Amino acid sequence: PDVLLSAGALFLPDFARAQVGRLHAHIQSIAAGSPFRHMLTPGGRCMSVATTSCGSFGWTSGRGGYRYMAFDPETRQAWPHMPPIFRELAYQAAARAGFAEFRPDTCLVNRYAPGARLSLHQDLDEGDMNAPIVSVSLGLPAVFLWGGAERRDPRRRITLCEGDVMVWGGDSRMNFHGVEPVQAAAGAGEHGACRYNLTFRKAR
Ligand code: MD5
Ligand code: FE
Repeated sequence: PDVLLSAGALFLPDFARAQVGRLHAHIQSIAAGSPFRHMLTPGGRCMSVATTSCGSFGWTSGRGGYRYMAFDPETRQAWPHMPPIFRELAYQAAARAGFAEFRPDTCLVNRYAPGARLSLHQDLDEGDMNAPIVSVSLGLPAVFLWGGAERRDPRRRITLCEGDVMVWGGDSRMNFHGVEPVQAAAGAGEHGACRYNLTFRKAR
């Protein structure tokens, strides 16, 4: 059952369940073209989350700040194409949350090994803030921290499991959020011992 967290924020537990095997296979293909890497924050710290991207643009971070680039600076090639099943999944999830015709131009792929975390932040690098962000969780579960418009606002803790989908749009699009350190799990699934998150965005 869908859970409306607030206007524009919809939690779709298990929405991608039937596709998880294919999604994992596509992540491996994407990583074969544009490998996962640990980016540096603008402050010069190495992120514990490893990232890559597919689509027309890819998210990058470094001393120069955060930006979306049309080429992977590591390979100096275009990012891998966005697989049609990625596009379709993002489109369907957004539509269910009331965002018609969502056409993401990038999918950021985050990989969380046990211990990796994402500190509280807002997503402000996208050119079209009217478009939602669709997030698909795969692999190990994680506790997602969902705050408000201000950093000091109280946070909800939401466990995200393989196949869960979130749509963030409208007033929720700019909320502070983060991911607690991912715990290693005994008997981690067939897809290895990491959490993956696909985040579909309209960068330009
Ligand atoms: C993750 N990634 O689980 C999350 C999923 C990132 C990031 O936060 O920046 O790569 S996206 C969660 C998100 C996006 C936009 C708004 C909100 C949450 N929110 O209002 O809470 O790897
Ligand atoms: Fe974020």
